[in-house]
Amino acid sequence: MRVIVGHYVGGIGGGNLSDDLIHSNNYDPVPGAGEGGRPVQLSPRELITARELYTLHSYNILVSDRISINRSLPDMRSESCRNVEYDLENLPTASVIIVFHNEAWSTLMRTVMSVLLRSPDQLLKQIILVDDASDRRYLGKELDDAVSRLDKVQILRSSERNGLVGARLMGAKKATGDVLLFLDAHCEVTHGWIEPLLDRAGSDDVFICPHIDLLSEDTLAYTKSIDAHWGAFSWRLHFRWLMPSGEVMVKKSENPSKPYPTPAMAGGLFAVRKSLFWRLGGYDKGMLIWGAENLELSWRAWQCGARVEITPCSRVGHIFRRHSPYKYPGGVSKVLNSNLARAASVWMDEWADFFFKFNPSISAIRDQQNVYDRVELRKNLNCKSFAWYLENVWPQHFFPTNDRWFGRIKSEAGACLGAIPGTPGLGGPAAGLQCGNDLDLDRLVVYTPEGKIMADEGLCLEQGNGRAVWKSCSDSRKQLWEQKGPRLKTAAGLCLTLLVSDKDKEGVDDPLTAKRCIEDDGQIWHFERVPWR
Ligand code: UD2
Ligand code: MN
Repeated sequence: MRVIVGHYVGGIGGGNLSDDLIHSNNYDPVPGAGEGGRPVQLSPRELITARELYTLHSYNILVSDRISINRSLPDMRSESCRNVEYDLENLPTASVIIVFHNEAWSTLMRTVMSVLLRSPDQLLKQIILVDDASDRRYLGKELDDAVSRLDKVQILRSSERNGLVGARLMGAKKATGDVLLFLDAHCEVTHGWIEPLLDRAGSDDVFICPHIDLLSEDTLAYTKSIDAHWGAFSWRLHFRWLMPSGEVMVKKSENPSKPYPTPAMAGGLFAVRKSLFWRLGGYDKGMLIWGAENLELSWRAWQCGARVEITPCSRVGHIFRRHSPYKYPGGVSKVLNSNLARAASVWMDEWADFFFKFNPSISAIRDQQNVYDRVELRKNLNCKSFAWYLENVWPQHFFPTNDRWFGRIKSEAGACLGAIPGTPGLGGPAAGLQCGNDLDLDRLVVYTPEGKIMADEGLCLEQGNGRAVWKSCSDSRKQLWEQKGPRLKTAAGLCLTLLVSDKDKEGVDDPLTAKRCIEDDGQIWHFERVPWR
């Protein structure tokens, strides 16, 4: 599995759909549909309609409208999680905060109902819905009426579109529970979800996330996501799920019900003691609409003396979407880039210089950001450096550092090393690539003192079966390449070789492998250093 909560290509409008379709609530549950978290399949004809409606929410609304908002779900917890007993009397209480902008009725209500159905009464103080200036008619009075019939649920409305940060802050200010528990508006929580979160959030030094499972955007089937994941980010600051460190994996297997640390959170689903949330500065109000607040919060938490963790015992389904369905006032990239610029300038120190150097369009808007307050906050809280964060929280990171070489590795034949951009993190067979310029991140690599050749997205060059491949960086010895003069050698003494097929093509697109060392241009590598900041 590889879930990507990342950067969307862009928001798409409603197409040619009629006002009636856009603004009405077509929730009409079919008995049994989607029960037990099972998928709902449509007829070929219905699929056509579903496809037309896709742009509205970027998930299958026809299917969602067919599934009861009270549907049952499987218990996805491991045996060891089911055996944990919690002392409910002594757990803190939760204010669940759900922000939304133009969410579908059935999805939003299913989120709410799942919380009401599966949270012990004494633990759930309230559910606060925050409407971030939705303009869909069914989210107006019709929603007010529905909410007024539900115990513990209230709704706050923002007349202006603030984005999720503004909306969450609005909810947090009104919360009366001990713990703030944030959810996206297209989630479904499962049995036992809230106890582990509150148990850990009680300790006042942690932002604790549930294990996020998958609700299919097509069928709304509830499926498990891979056990071993944690959150981190790429050179371009895109959020990524990666394999946790070996150390964490060992601890996880020794104690499968224990929360484990994560360098970053996905952003939408987490619990934190209210006092800690405010003490650490809430959110950066300057972050608009969507994006980067999850990294900002994660860095702030770690650098300022708290932690970010995932508890495997709390399982919550979320619909991961490929596209963002709503509008970004000011344009998607402007919004995202501004948010990223803010987060990087405040928290990343030297690595902010790295980020800005290789993202000139984001660097160009850096000075438009007033982050004075956030920098002051960092000083007042006496927060640690980003170097500390990388070394201590994420030592397996693949960023350049002062003791790692950074630049282009170019074959005597002409082509360069580089992981082909495609599906992030998936890697694949390694080949010679056309060399880019000094700003072309896809042709730049980190070469570590121990001998790893790392590209963006945490990919390392590895000698595979007969061919070199780009693979997730690991402790494997097959990922070590020792520099011996102009050659790169494996532990077995073989030489990294570009199998040049046609001299005129300079080895571009030709495969790489490790071979016996001989006189061969394909085995001669030039290290062209590029300053990383
Ligand atoms: C992920 C997070 C999301 C947020 C985001 C980065 C998860 C599962 N999701 O993307 O919570 O941290 O990364 O910013 O970790 N919304 C508003 N106003 C807006 C835009 C969005 O209220 O202007 C709501 C939206 O209706 C939804 C929530 O904010 O309930 C998150 O938005 P999303 O679902 O589009 O984000 P997602 O899951 O792709
Ligand atoms: Mn979401």
